[in-house]
Amino acid sequence: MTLLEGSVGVEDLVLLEPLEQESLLKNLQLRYENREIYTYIGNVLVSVNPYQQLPIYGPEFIAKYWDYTFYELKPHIYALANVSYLSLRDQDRDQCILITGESGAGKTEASKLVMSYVAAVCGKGEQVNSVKEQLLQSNPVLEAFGNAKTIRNNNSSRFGKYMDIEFDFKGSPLGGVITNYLLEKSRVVKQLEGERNFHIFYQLLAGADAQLLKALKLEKDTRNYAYLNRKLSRVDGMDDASNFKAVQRAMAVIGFSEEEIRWVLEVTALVLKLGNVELEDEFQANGISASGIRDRRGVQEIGEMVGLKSEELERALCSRTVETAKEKVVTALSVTQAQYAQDALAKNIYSRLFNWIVNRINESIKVGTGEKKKVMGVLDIYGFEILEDNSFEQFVINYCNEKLQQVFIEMTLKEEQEEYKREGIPWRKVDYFDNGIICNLIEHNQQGILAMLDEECLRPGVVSDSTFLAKLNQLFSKHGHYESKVTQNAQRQYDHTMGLGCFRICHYAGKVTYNVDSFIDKNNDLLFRDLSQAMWKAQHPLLRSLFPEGDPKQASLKRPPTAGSQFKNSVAILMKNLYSKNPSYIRCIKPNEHQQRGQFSLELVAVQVRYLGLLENVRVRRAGFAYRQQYRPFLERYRLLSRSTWPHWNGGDREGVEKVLEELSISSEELAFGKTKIFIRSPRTLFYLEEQRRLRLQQLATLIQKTYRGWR
Ligand code: AD9
Ligand code: MG
Repeated sequence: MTLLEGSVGVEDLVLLEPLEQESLLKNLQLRYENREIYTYIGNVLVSVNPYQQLPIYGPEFIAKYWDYTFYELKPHIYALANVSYLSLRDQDRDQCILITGESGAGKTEASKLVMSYVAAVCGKGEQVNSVKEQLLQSNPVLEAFGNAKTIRNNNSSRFGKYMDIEFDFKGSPLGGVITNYLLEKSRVVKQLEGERNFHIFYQLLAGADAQLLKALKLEKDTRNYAYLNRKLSRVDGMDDASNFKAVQRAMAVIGFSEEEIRWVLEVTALVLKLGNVELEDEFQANGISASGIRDRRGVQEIGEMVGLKSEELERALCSRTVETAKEKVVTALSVTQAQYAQDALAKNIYSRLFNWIVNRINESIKVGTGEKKKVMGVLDIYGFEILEDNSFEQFVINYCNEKLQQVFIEMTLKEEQEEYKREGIPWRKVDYFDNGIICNLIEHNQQGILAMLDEECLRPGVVSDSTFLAKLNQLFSKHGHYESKVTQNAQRQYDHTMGLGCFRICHYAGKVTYNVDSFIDKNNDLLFRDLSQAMWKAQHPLLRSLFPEGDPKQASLKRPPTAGSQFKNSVAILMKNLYSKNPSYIRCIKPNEHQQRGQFSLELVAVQVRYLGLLENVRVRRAGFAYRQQYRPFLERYRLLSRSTWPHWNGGDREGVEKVLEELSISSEELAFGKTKIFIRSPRTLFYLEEQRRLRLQQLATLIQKTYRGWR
């Protein structure tokens, strides 16, 4: 039991008085300065990144949170994980834990803390421990291949992740399924200043011994690789060499065979070597310049490593075959085109390798279909992004956040409203912004922005990013959440911050201007067939399997789905999955831009509080009842507080609860009696009950001691 107020602010923002953006921020700041990083909004957990190792984790704390209920101890991520796990185990309700926040806010760390808590409390035994180990070890592997140092976070996840952990009827883990979303593959070939490529490249070069480096035909020095940021090879506090060992161990624990681990490293090395292939102008007899390879040693080494004739690779990189029904025409590519093909190939190999790794992990941790399972999903996905220059990637990421906000609204508010209805308690309507209209603007099957983009990508004739924009401008000229230079001019609004090639969406979290440059290209996401065919011809079993469409027997003229529609589909599957579960929310906040402990920037946090809709969240919670519990468990917990119900009570559960609350003189304003549950308006009352219970237990213990002594 902890103090509600005082030097560390309120533990539940529902208790804030007055409730305003400013007081909310000040409360978070006060708590942060006192190293209290967790605060509740009812059952939602707000977490502010401490950027330091606080002594509040580990077995001792896990045991403590396991022994107490939600409001008995300080707010903590373990308390949330505990409620979620117990609801899964004891009430048979599938769970999902949604972790959101911007880059560097602490989502991935939060997801690992949840996983480690659940792993520590769920089930025992050799078999169970080995499942737990496999699930936990998936983290270092996915982080090596999917995380990178960025300006905002030294260990930034460059993909979205949803993991279902599956349990048997007793609540012991059986296995799981991981789904990954949209790896940022452009990073493979290019990084911003101050950023790195994916960790695995540096880990491999730093951690591989001489023999492995020789086998992979690699050199230790990162500066020798065109695809690695030459200015930045090390990250403070990160030991690439020992992480490499940890990744290899983790892969073995998960169940990758030695051969599979070697394949993965070979394909990783292949990407580095491919980046070093230098293309140059070669003069051709007919007077047209075409590309060629400057030094053939690189392609020869690649060829030897993956069992591919170097001429095949060279041809695929430097020319393009166009097939019509009657003939095949081979055209030479210019240097720029060939470099584009080279980068496209590297990005494709790497992102397909990443997908393969996720699938391979899933193969190891999958649970037989016959077994009845309970599920806890953990979602660690990119937060809302507003960068200086926003492109296709930000567009789909923000779309995903818009959908998550919708889930939040629908599940928290509507569920709340419905529960009141079910329980026969009057509901005071709370106004909230329904962002369905923005989701629709983006995802509508015929008339949404994504559908328009697909239409433009598939349309024959000359299509470009600007024809796409023109279409949007025409279609959405009157839409309240869409703006562009053209629509603004028509309405005589002159906004100099927006360029001609841009459109703007008024998201729930704020306005974002997107530059349409390369939307078509990124959505198409096409790889020249010559390249996939060349990869498929390689003897290397893994590389070859990554390019099934390169098999001439498989080759159909059917176009693969666009990047946008694939993303939309996977988001739809995710939403369906989340809607079927009981949600818990962790809202992560980044306190400063410098990854520094102890610094709390009110301005920066204010923006995030708005994106996360925290104030609205508190308003809704306050409008209703902060706490509810079924009569029976409530009575069991508190009946020792009333002479009528302690030590014996033969009446009904609800009557018992009435007796307890009556005897404690709890104001009727504070309470509502539903059909199956008691509702308590403010956590303050609950804290009071808990305090009374604690005192009573002490009293009883003393009594027992005295009696015992008397006997002696
Ligand atoms: V990104 O969108 O993947 O770029 P995340 O996942 O939100 O981002 P992450 O969990 O990686 O952020 O946290 C960033 C860094 O903050 C970590 O590497 C830790 O150094 C630090 N961090 C985050 N949470 C905690 C914590 N509970 N305790 C200590 C933390 N340090
Ligand atoms: Mg992360």
